[in-house]
This record gives sequence, C-alpha cells and structure tokens, in this order.
Amino acid sequence: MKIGIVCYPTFGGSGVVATELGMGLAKRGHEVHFITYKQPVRLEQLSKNIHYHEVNVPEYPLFHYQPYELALSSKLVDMVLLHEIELLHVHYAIPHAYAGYMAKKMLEEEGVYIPMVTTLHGTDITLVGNHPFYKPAVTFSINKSDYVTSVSQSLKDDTLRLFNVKSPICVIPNFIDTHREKNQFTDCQRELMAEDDEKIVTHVSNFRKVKRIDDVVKIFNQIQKKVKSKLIMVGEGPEVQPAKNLADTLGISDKIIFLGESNDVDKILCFSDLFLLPSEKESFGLAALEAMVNGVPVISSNTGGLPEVNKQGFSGYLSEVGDVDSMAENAIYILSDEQRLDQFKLNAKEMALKFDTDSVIPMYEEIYKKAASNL
Ligand code: GMT
Repeated sequence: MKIGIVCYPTFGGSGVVATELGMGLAKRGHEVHFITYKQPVRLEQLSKNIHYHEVNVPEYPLFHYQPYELALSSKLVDMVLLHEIELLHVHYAIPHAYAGYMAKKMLEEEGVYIPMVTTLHGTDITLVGNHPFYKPAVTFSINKSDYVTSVSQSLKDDTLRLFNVKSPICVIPNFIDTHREKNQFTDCQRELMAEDDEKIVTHVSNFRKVKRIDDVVKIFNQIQKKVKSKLIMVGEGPEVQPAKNLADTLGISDKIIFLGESNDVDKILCFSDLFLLPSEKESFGLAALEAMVNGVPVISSNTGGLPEVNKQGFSGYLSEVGDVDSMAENAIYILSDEQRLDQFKLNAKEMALKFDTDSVIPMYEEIYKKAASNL
C-alpha cells in the first residue's frame, strides 16, 4: 500500500513510534511517505520504499501564529495526488487529525477518497487535548477518523472517559525491533561513564514536568547512599536546570551525568543497570520499553499504561506516583544483589520481546486493510 505518515519529527515517543512504524512498513514492501515539518530524527531516509516530504510554513509578519495546520493539510492534498497515496496515518491528534480530516475533505472535492487512521499517543488526550481550548476540535477530529488506535488500554480508557468519542478505539501497543543490531550492542563503552564497581542508573525523557525529574534525582540520592552508583540523564527540556540545582543542593552533582539529547540511547542503555521512570502520567512509556529491550529493569510509577509494560516484581517494580521512598527501596533491592540483578535483567529483556515489531506491525496492516475496504 502507499501510506502517508504524519507525526512530530522530534525525539518524543509519538514521533519515534511513527518513524519506526514507517520504516517497518517499508521493509514489508509498503511505499511510505513521511509528511512532516522536519526529517524525523530516527528516519533512515535512504532506505528502500521511504520518501520524505517537508511541510514548509512560510513566515508572514501579519500572523502572530503561523498557520501550520493549513500548510500541512495543503501539503497532504498535494502529496496524496502526486504520489497516489492510498491511506493517511496521523500520529498525535493535535493538530494532525484535524489537518488530516481537512485534507480528506479537500481531496473529496477532487473525487479522491482516502481513509485516515489516527493514533492517540498520550498527552494529546490526557494533558493537552483535554484542555477546553482544544477539546471540541480534538473530539471532532477523533470522531471523523476512519479508524482510531491508542497505544495502551489505559489510554483508550482515558479517551473514553474524557471525550465524547463515538468511534471504536483499537488498542495497538507500542513496539520495538528486538532483532535489530542497534538493540544488541556488544561494544558497550561502560568505562567512559563509571568505575567497574559502580552501578549505572539511567533516565531518558524530554525533561518536562510530567516526568517528575525531581523524583528521579531524589530516588537516585537514596540509591547512591546504599549502592555505589552513577546516574545518567539523557534528554533536554525545561526540567534539566532545576534537576541540576537539586543535585547541587543534595551534594551529588559529581555522581550525575547530563548527556543532553541523543540519537543513540541504546549505546547508553546497553550498559545501564537500572532505569527510572517515575512519571506523573505515561500512556505507555516507550522509554521503559527501550530500556527493557536492552536488558535494563525498570523502577517506575504505576500511572497510565506503565503496568501494561513493566511487570511488577518481574521486569522491575511500580509504585504510586510520588512515592520516592518505595521506588528507592525497590531500586536498592534490585541493585544490591548481583544474582538478583542478573535475573531482573533477563526478565526485562523477556518482557520486551512481547512487544516485538513483527507481532505489532501486522495489527496496523490489518486496520489499513479494513480502512481501505470500507471506502
Ligand atoms: O512522553 C512525552 O511527553 C512525549 C509523548 C509524545 O507524544 O511524543 O509521549 C507519549 O507517547 C509515547 C509514544 O506512544 C508514549 O510512550 C508516552 O508514554 C506518551 N507520554 C505520555 O503519556 C506523557
């Protein structure tokens, strides 16, 4: 099939999932067209069957806000007509589902009928989309999608609770390519980060409030009192500086390495011993899955879709949001016994295998088939 994918091209989970999906579909013989405002960070553009079309939003001084949705829907119309794209798959409802629907309607004027699949990722429902300023438009565009998917059962439940959604929502979990070389590093350069007798604790995120970065630092503060360790923080965002300040106050700055954004999180995860994700909200927790595929157990909160990914007492432990003491206690329990740590590492990898690309991408293909035949 010829599939158009719309997503945020940044390091965020929704963009990563959309990009991995597109690349997986291309490997399975589909022709995939990414239509985004920048090349997606994980896109291997030179791969067979992959095309990238940039959405340009010209600056004009009259506009206080540049009309991105308009530029996107126009580009969608042009690309669908030019490349005979048969289906649009938009990731993140805001504003992609809205722009996709406008494109669909414009195309109908040309006698072209194209189905649109919308995948809900989390904050488009729980944080941003739920705001009264956006809610009517988000509800409308979800209801106008031909198929709606959500990345966890928890997100589906949230969507049905928060929005007056009439369309059925199909749960298709996020996934990871467990066979890819990238996820099976052998040349881990652990010595660059820590001493041999130190454990490595890692956190990867966009450092927004919702990730509870101060909890990450507080949990690590308790860990390092009992287990010789380092904390590696990967990502950029508004909470980086407050985290550095807190580390200073606690006197542990020398034990925390802030690495900024990275395209190679696997290179860091492959030598990590434990992953921390104490988020306030998390519809799935792709970062936890990326850790697990590298054999890293996860200490997380029990919010949203995290219990669907991290299995209590098996791949790690889950605690109530904000229960720093319980998270630290569980982390120390795992890290303080080598045999136990090795078992948790094996379990984490085993759990990640349940989310392999090969079992999840066919679920999307099934939806595409149905959407195309329902026209
Ligand atoms: O976590 C973020 O703030 C980024 C956000 C995004 O849209 O890129 O992530 C959401 O989508 C990911 C991919 O489906 C999920 O794994 C994350 O759990 C979800 N984040 C939240 O729900 C906070």
